[in-house]
Amino acid sequence: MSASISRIALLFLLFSLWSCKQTNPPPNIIIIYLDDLGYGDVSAYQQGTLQTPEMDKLAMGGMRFSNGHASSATCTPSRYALLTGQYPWRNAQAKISTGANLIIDTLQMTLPKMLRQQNYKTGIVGKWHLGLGKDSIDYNRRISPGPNEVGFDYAYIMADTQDRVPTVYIENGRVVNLEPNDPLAVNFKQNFPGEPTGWDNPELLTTRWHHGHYNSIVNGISRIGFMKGGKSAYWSDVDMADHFLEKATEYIQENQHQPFFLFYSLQQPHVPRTPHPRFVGSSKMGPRGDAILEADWCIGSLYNTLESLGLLENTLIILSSDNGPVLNDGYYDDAVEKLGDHTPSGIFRGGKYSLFEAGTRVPFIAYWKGKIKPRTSDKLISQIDLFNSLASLVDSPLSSQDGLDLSQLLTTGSGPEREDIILEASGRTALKNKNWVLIPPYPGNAVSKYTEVELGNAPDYQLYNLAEDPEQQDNLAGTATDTLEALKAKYNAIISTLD
Ligand code: NG6
Ligand code: CA
Repeated sequence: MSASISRIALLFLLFSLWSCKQTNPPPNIIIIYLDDLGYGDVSAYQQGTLQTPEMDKLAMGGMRFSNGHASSATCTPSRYALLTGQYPWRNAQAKISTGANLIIDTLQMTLPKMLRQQNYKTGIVGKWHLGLGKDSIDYNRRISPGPNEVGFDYAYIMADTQDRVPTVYIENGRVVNLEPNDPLAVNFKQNFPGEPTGWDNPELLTTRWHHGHYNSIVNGISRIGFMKGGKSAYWSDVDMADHFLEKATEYIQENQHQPFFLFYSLQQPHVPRTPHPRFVGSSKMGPRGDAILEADWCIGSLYNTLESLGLLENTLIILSSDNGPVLNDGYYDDAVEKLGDHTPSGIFRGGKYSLFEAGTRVPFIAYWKGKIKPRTSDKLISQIDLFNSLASLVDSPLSSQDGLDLSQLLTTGSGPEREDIILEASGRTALKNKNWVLIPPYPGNAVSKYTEVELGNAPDYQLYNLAEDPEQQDNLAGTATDTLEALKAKYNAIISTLD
């Protein structure tokens, strides 16, 4: 009798394990990564005046982190940290990248490599900005190493940024639509003789440059860097959002019957802001606001694709931004003039390039229909934690040097949490520890001359208590001296682990 009961119990257990495996295949993972989107640019964060209904749908239907950080206040280092789980200040190359040299070592473990080991298909569509090739790039041959060599099965990218040459798409290492009889040449040091530039030929511009961005002209916009030839491959700026969306949608359709990872890396609202004509005027804030609404629409369209394919219940979507917001980042585009009451940084101080909070505190959302309940969390979490957290979610034994496994926090809002993090902005670092922020002394302008962002530089230590002073107006370094000394020691201990 008891033997047959235990046999039944064992069968039941095996059946439960089996059915659990059947009903819980590993989720698809999509990281939607915006470029320079601020904390206050998403209306679910209840800070600005823009309305972003599609991002709100993810924020209100999932986990909305109010204390989520990019690793850095600029693009390349944040992307490096996201894909490797390593602090970018450990890698001297992880600075804003232009042109040649892939920053991620091809031997290094990466998020897509880890997921590939777990039988995921891996793809990136959109901005790359982690360097390509080695030393120099011949755009007329297959460009390698690049995203394919660090773990992506499929890559449809722009190399750096929309404001840099070459203004072409690259699919799995090959420039798309390039004609062999019109080779593409790129140079970041000097112009090709006779080619027009924004500096010499302002009459050819439809968008005027404000600072930098006065080299080669494409589609009436002058860029960073010089380019010659390859004309059949040039992208259309106003169609870029639709183009990347189409590629991302195709990737999902093609891979829907197996676990897939998609890094959907949008170009908006980075400069030059070139919303499609159907979005022009939609925000009443000029191109920056219009580009955000365009990105919002793209995200809604991607969501609809997942819904119509029946994938929503089995797809974890993470949405975030690579760094904080900036208004004037090099072109006259009315971002400052038409801002109105909108607050891209929310209540926080600084923005892109800044060690103050708004440099790296960004929208951070985890959405998984039916799995993650709608909630908010004020727990500290960084994009640097995504490697370990996602590894844990897909049962990979791998972990990165600097990340934490916050998978529980990501999906339930409780569990282990992060106490401190090093923030990085253009090579400078600061410590955030619980509610405190310690910014060491740095030379240089307090306010960036052109972007007018407060950078966080000061001749002495700065210490802020975010619990009482989230706007970072009250420097307590002179009064909270015990805390100052304790945090200096913590900061030095972490920074001294630099390899
Ligand atoms: C800066 C550019 C800025 C932007 C940034 C990269 C100038 C004066 N400024 O050097 O416009 O392209 O690099 O932005 O050239 S990021 O979001 O990709 O890090
Ligand atoms: Ca950026």
